Amino acid sequence: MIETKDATDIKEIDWSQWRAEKHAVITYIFSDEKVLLINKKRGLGAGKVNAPGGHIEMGETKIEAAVRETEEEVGLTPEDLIEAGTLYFQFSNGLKMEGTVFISYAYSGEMIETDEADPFWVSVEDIPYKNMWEDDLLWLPHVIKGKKIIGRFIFDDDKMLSYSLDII
Ligand code: 8DG
Repeated sequence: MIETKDATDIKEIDWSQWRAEKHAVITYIFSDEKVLLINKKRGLGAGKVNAPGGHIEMGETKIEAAVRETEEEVGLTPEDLIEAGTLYFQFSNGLKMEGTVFISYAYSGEMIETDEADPFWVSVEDIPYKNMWEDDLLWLPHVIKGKKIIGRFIFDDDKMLSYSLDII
């Protein structure tokens, strides 16, 4: 059950009944204490810094989607992907999205800028959280330390209204 009067009143959700309608993946490649991030040029979160990712297509596994989206957006092929957690997003416009977070410590290929993404490597100490989705600061540091996470977030556009986070 979603308690709502208007868009910004959505604060409480019965997550046990909640089902995502869209499924996405996000992939963080680490190398030499650095992580590969992108300036996202279009789609949901355009203008923000994120990691390569996007929606899972019909017939694809999550890992296949993570590899494909990373190749499409930045030209690199992540290898030996490890599932690091799941993010559940309820947006006030009704969108229900699930994002699976992957990490990788090996890759092949040459990094390129594409229509979707301008990629860059950054030291994990200098991750520009203030230019990223608000929730990333809550869970990405734990993922970097090797923890698994499950996060549930309610957003009004790109403003986070409430969250819960399990760190495993
Ligand atoms: P596609 O339509 O070609 O499949 O891909 P896309 O254009 O990149 O899809 P999109 O709708 O723009 O995908 C949104 C991406 O952003 C997806 O990888 C999930 C990711 N994402 C959110 N919210 C958050 C968030 O709060 N934090 C992080 N790190 N990623 C997020 O949608």
